[in-house]
Amino acid sequence: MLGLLTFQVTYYVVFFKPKEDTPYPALQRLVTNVDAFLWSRFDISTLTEDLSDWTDSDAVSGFEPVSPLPEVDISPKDFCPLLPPELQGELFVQFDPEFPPAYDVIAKANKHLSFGGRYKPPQCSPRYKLAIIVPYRDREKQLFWFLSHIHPILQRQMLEYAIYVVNQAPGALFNRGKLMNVGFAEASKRDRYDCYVFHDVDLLAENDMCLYHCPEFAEEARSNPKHLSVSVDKFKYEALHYELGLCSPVPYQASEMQVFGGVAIFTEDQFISVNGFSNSYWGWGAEDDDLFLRTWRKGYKIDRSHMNECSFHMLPHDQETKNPKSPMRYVLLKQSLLRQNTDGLNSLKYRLLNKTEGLLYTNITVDIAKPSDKVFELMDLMKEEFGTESQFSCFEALVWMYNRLPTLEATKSKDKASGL
Ligand code: UD2
Ligand code: MN
Repeated sequence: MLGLLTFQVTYYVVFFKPKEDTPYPALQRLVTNVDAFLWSRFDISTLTEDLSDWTDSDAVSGFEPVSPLPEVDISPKDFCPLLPPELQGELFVQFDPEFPPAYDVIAKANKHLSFGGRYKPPQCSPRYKLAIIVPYRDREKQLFWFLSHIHPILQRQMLEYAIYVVNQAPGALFNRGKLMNVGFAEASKRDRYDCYVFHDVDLLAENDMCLYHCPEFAEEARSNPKHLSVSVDKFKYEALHYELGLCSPVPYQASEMQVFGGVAIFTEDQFISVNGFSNSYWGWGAEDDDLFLRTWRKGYKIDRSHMNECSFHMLPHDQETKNPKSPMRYVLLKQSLLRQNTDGLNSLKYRLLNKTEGLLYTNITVDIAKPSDKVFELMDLMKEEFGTESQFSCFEALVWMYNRLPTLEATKSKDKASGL
């Protein structure tokens, strides 16, 4: 069986090597076989997360919202206007990334904040109460630009909000999805929010008519999560969507992916029902696509009705060398829906190192463990063959993993046999 597969793989790679993934039935069958083979080699529970250094007593497990009762407003005020008169429209965003304003300067410009980076409009009842969750490590200049830009916008929009910066402790590869889950768990412990805005630190709204509002009830009396950053200057303001083709975990027609990275907004119910982000994506890429698939799987559509008002500037940065592309991202994505119920909010484990309510934001520094050795072995192999910029199609990634994993396994059992 394996010999036959190897032959088929070689045959297709040599003769049919597709430029792009296509729904060609024989190829689809082949990919399904390779995928099943890979899946049988991975232990779902230990695939990507190594918690061996942790004792149970100091880790926070899962997600337990402590949802206090909503505050009762004893002197109810009128709702704040939907489009407050203070809004300015188009905003200047072409800042010099190297010279953000200092913390004190930002604090002075935002006098009405309370500790934790919180605000509530005094003159009217805010329509929404938001937690802004920012995944973060080692991007201080971007963080200062972000804070100086977003605070005034949210205040002009007359929203009640708090900003949580979830700072990954040094050591492991960056894991944006897991940081988002931690942010959600910690914010919802502290307070009750109408919705959670999962926000990259490097995105600045170009117009304050782009409203950071929570998901609204849709026609079916059900609300849908929102994708705010559909239009980003770095991507030429094009609304990106693409076919996952052979890497899709769902039938071909249903697999048209929509970009869901950048800024996404969920209510508490929505986020819990999709089981949050996957915790398994270490390094750059595809955790946002995984979230899209989870969301799609639960029957939601992505609300992009605000597309005309919302566009974003991405503060310039190179592809992070500290956050290398994940070689496993396509394989994880292909199997994303198999993991949805066991990998996410309900399997979240982290160690809280620091929680400080500063004036401009709540800092949450967190140890989120590290990826398993297998991830590093694969990365090293990939670096040897492709260099760090591993950019290949899903099909190539599956075949590559299929060819390399047996070698890894063999080396390991040889090591074991020789007592290493
Ligand atoms: C795209 C997505 C992003 C994410 C990423 C793949 C958009 C607009 N952006 O961004 O949401 O899905 O692809 O992982 O679709 N970060 C740090 N320190 C680091 C690395 C990352 O703080 O060392 C945080 C920071 O908030 C940053 C975010 O993670 O904005 C995403 O990383 P990126 O900006 O390097 O990735 P990019 O621009 O390719
Ligand atoms: Mn970015």
